[in-house]
Amino acid sequence: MADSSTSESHYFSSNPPPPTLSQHTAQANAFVTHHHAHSRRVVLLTSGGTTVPLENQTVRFIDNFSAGTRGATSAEYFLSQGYAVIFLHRQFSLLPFSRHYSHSTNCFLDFLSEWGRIGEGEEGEDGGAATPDVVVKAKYRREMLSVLRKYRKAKEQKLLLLLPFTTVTSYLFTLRAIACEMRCLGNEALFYLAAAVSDFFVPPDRMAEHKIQSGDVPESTSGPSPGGGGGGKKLVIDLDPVPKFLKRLVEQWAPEAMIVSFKLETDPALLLKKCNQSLDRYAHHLVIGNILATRKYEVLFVEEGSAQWVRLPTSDGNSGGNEEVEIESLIVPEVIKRHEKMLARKAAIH
Ligand code: PAZ
Repeated sequence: MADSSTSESHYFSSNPPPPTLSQHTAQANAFVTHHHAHSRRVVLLTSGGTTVPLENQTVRFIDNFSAGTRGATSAEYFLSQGYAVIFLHRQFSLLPFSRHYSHSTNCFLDFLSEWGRIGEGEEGEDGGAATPDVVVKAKYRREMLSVLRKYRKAKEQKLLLLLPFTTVTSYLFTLRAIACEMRCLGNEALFYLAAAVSDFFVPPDRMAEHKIQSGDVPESTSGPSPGGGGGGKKLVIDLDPVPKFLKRLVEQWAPEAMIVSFKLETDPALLLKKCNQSLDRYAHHLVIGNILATRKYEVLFVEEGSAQWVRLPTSDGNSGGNEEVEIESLIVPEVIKRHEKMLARKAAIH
C-alpha cells in the first residue's frame, strides 16, 4: 500500500497545476515579504467548498454546501486584530466585507433607495426638475459606513490578499505554494483551514474529456433502481480518495507555523472522536469541530488533552444562538490567544 508521502507526490505529479499558480504564488510572495518587513503576523485563511470536476472541459462537477461564511467572517476579525490575511477562497463564495451586501439574503439593492436630488444649474422645487439619484437607506447608513471604512483600510494598507480557487486540485497546489512562501514568517504564520475540502476526486486518467453524454451511459447489470427513471441505465462515478495533506503541511510545508484545522460532522456523537483522531494523526495545534446544523452557534475547540465548547450566549443567558453576535467574534480571539501563547513559549526558549 502506498504511504501518504508517496500518494501525495503522485497526486502532484499526475494532476495538472492550475494555470493561475505562478501568478498567485508571486502575489503571495510579494504580500508575505511586505508584511514580514513590517513584522506583521500573517494568517492564511481557507474558505468555501471545492469542486470535483467530472469532465476536463467541465460541465458537471460534484460540490458541497459551504458558502464561505465562516472564512469571510473570520477574515474580518483577524484584520481587526492586526493580522494580514491571505484569503484563499472558492471563487464566488462569500468575501470579507462585501459578504454583508451579497447573495440573496443580503441583496445590496435592498439597502438602496431612490432620491430626488436637485442638480447643479437646475431649477428648484417650484420648477420641479429634480434629478433622480440613488442613496443608502437611512437605517443602514451607520452600519454600511463602518463596513466601508474597515474595507478601505484593509485595501489601502494592503492587508488583505484575495486568491480564488475552484477545484480541489487547484486548492491543494495553491495551498502548498503559499505555505512555502510563508515559511520565512516562522511561527508568526498562522493557518486557519476553514475550507470544506473534498475527500474524493476523479483522477486524470479516468476523467472524460468532453461532456458525459446520457446516451452513452451503459445499462446497469443490476437493473433499474426502485423509483428510478431512465430504464436500467446508470452513471457510476468512480472516485479516488484525495491524499491527506495536513500531515505534509504540518511536517514539511509549514513546520514552524501554528496550524488550526476545522472538522465538520453531522452526527454529534462522532465530533469529539473525529477531532481527537485528526489531532493524533497530524499532530498540529488545534482542531475546531462543528456540527452542520449548529455551526453558527457553537464550536468545539480540541487541543492536546482538552476539549472546550465555544458558544454564543442568547439574550436570556443560555447558549444556543444570538442573531446579532457572530460566533467568529468569539472563535478568532480564542485562536489568537493560543497563537500568542505559542509565540511567547518559542520566544522564551530562544
Ligand atoms: O462555509 P460555511 O460557513 O457555510 O461552513 C463552514 C464550515 C462548516 C465548512 C467550516 O466551519 C468547516 O468545518 N470546515 C472544515 C470542513 C471539513 O473538512 O470537515
